[in-house]
Amino acid sequence: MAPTTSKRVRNTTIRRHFIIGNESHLLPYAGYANPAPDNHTKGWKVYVRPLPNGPDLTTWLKKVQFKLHHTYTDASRTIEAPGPYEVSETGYGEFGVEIRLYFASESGEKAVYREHYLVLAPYGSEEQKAKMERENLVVAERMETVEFNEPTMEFFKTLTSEDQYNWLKVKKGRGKGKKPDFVFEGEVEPTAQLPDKADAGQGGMGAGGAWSQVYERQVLAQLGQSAASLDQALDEEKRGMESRRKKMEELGVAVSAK
Ligand code: SLL
Repeated sequence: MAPTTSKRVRNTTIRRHFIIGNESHLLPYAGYANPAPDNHTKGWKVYVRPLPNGPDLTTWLKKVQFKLHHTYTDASRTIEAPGPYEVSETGYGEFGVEIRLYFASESGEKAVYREHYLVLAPYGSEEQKAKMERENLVVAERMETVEFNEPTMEFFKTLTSEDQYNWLKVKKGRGKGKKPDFVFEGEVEPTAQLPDKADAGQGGMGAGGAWSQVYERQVLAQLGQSAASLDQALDEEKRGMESRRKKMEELGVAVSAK
């Protein structure tokens, strides 16, 4: 008999949106080595995060491998569930971080590859740059989507389960009878900020021009899409959230903090 995992839910596609990005600060900065190693002027973090109000990533994303520039010792960093899926480092230069996403084993899906070009310097309009300098914070993020076509039965169950919203459920106030409330998690609102230019030439993308051109096309395509599709995805999450909230209110469920 075929194992259940090989059975697939026909004519069904489930999408998951998430954020890939980095933040960066001029050193010295709280949370980073002080004094920093020689020549290191920036402290940065590269990450894979859920959308605010989105389902928990760790239900489908079990492992993330970040491959840093070869100048780093142990350039390959692997973060297992439950994460957070992020790598924090100090350094001097920008480069493309190679990111491999590994899915839940019941999905039967192969790992997928993404790239994030680390942005360490303020970018955008003069006004935006000035703000980043003032706050000593550069954030470069984009929304990504993975599609699971005809997921296995088991994976389908995971992807449609209520549990993946538990991380959003926070009990407000104390005592019984309080209605559950939901809050935004995470410190950084998604901004879909993207570099003005792909800047592919300088960034350790390899010597070949082909690499750079491919990368540039990819970035340009994202520039056009990100803002609109992020809005749309946030809308979707908001609607889903409302209906979950209603359902829970109807049931009068008190949600325990997790
Ligand atoms: C550049 N192509 O020339 C880039 C290289 C190098 C990144 C960026 C420090 C590593 C370490 C670091 O920032 N490497 O010292 O461990 O700008």
